[in-house]
Amino acid sequence: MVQGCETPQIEAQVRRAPRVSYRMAQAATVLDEPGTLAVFGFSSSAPASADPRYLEVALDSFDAPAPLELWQVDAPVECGVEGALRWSAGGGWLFAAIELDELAHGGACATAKLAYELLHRFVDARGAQHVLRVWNYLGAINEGEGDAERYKRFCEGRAAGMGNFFAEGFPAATAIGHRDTAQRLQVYLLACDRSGSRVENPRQVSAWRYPRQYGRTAPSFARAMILPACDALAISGTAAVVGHASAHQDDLDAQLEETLTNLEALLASAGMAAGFDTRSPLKTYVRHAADAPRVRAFLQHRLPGVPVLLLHGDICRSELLVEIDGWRYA
Ligand code: 3EB
Repeated sequence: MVQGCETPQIEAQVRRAPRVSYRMAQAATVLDEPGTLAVFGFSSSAPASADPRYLEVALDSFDAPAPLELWQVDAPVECGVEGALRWSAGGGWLFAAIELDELAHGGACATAKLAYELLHRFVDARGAQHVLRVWNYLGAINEGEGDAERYKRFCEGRAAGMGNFFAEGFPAATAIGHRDTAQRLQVYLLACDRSGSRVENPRQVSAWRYPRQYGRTAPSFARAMILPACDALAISGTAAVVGHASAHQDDLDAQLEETLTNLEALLASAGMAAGFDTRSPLKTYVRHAADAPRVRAFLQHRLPGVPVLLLHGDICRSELLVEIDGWRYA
């Protein structure tokens, strides 16, 4: 039983978690299926679609051709575009995505601030929405020294732009660096008209309490989020962080082991049974392309049958080689 979910959900309006899956398919085909809330393409060669529910993420997949990531709900879906923002909604769920060019908006900090202001305004206008999960992808994430590192500037802008957006607590999140040459900031989120329950990892200092050495503004995210019907856990980007420190510098296998230990700690903390299964897709971000085959072999061995999407991405601390986020269904 998931923590906080001891009583069965008997109200009429249970918001069953979106089904997240990876599938080899054409974007147009899956967009035509009923209940498709969002579709993500992951390589620069991804087939484009003008549908507001389709987002081409600025990360390359190590699989060619790459599968699509699908979010599907049990209800009709409407969608639209508002300036730089695209959205879809159905069955109480809301997807919103924004893409901004940092060159046009004054760099990593100012652009993150604007992205969060625009998302905040849009989600507020829809009324009674709880942001459960956010993904952030920005270029050259480790460029710059000390407090000027772009990830730290992003964290400052994110905190400034969110205002009271997350007054009830931070959403689960991922922040990863892409290798796209343009300064594209992509932020997308999943919200619901029911609230979720935040989960922290007892092995890790909560990110918003990280000490000063990690920047002027601590990162604003929860380690995981139990979805409203207690039927799934949305897991934030998880890496080899123990306490607040990065563990196992330069040791890929040890970082992977530590990451799996952290993922299991999150499941335990959420009151869920241990282990991942064929319904629990994980995205794995790998810093060095040369490490991808080893990461794939490790995960096939340790998490047999688990759908894994292997992406080329930079982790927000330069010493971290790998990070995993994803979903675990109850
Ligand atoms: C960490 O544990 C690794 O800034 O939104 C993981 C997930 C990380 C989300 C974010 C950062 C973020 O601190 C980095």
